[in-house]
Amino acid sequence: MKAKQVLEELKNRFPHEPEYLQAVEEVIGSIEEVYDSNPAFDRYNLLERLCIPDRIFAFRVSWVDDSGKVRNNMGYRVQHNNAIGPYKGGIRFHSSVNLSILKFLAFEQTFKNSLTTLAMGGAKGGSDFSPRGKSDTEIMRFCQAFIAELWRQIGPDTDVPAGDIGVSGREVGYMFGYYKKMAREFTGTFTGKGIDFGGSLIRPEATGYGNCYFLLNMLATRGIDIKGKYIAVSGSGNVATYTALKASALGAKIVSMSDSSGSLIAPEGFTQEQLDYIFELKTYYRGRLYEVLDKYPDGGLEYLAGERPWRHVKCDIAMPSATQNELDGDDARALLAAGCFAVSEGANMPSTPEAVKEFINAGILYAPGKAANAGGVAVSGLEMAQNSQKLNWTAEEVDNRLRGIMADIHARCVEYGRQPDGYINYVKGANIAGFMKVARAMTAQGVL
Ligand code: NDP
Ligand code: 2IT
Repeated sequence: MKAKQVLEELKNRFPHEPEYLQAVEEVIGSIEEVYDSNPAFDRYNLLERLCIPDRIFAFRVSWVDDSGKVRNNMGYRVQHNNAIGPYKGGIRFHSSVNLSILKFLAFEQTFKNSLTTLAMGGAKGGSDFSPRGKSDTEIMRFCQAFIAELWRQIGPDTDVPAGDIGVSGREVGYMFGYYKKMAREFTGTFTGKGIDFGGSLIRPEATGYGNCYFLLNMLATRGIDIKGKYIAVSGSGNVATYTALKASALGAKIVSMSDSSGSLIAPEGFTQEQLDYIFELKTYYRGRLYEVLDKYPDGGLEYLAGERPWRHVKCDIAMPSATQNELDGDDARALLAAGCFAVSEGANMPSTPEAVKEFINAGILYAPGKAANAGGVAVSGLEMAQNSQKLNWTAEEVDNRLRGIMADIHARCVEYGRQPDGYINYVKGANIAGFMKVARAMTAQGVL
């Protein structure tokens, strides 16, 4: 009852923020029952406070491009909730960035970070600056101008940014460097840093690896082996490439990758050499996926310009790892018709509400991003722990902890999401498990 009322009010107050309302609606739909049955929560109007960010910083970022022209972008940081730990979440540089998208991401991050069991609140930031086609010095100047505005609002126990779309180790390095200069301190204020200055081993791999570990846990509930399964992946950035490499190492066949220009399809699966080449091309040379065809003209590959993979592949499992709302109702129906029985989301909110409904109604294994992709921020949490201790853990130690955290997240989704008929609703499970910890902490801390 109360939940629907809160949603209606948010729709009236923020009518031009569709992604934010979409994320809120999904969570509210799942936690309504536990919220309504716990009067202590509503006494402090906790639900509305949990949906509205604590604060938002918005600023102009002016910088000079290589031709001497002055450019202006918008910069933002949404500090959503710090009930269980310092604000924590990535920074996105992409031309599409706006407040609706960052508010949805910061909201989701709050639940995701709670699920990791580590002490991290939720935040997200970014800019409508597009790194595509920019020189290295332009990227550096932009990052410095961005942090010149933001540095006072972040810190190791205040707010700890990291990467997201368009922000990799290179950008984190430039932002961390400028933060260090302005704040006159060397602390773990960013995660995803270079290994030589406080970064954690396995952080670059963590989101993709973590999604594969979550998938293994899901498959185990039905006694299914990943070996020999056909997996469709979208995207070809950080999350997608490490997902493909790990799933392939576990014995699966990767049948697609994509970028914003189109999809590369490998009906029989990419070879290891092809996957390694895609990783290098995208990670070190920032190339386009269609360039893979120049290298492998007879490699059994097909490139579909302007297309997403979902309607063009026969797969057992889908791992969308590019961006929000990249898999719609028709895509979901096409996947199901082709026999897909599991979807594990590397991206944040890649499936539209209609697609999610299709997956759950079909009774397939479906893991929402806030559970399946939590490995990235979990290893960020481990990077924060290492920085506080001024110690570096081995890759093996971090990877083992990551596996343990993903197994714990899975177990908590099962605990809160198992339906009377035995079906595990991972959406419900993740939302309730994530919500309960934050809600208890907010209740204990009073009205803030
Ligand atoms: P990258 O920038 O490394 O890669 C993004 C990939 O998605 C690229 O292939 C990009 O193609 C494609 N893409 C981006 N926007 C669009 C779009 N509008 N339409 C089609 N394709 C698009 O980002 P990440 O791999 O880090 O992030 C991917 C997803 O994973 C995001 O949803 C992010 O929020 C989420 N995520 C990331 C984590 C991390 O640790 N990095 C952790 C958890 C979730 P192109 O190059 O053509 O733009
Ligand atoms: O969406 C995400 O979880 C991230 N982009 C990673 C955030 C982080 O702080 O590591």
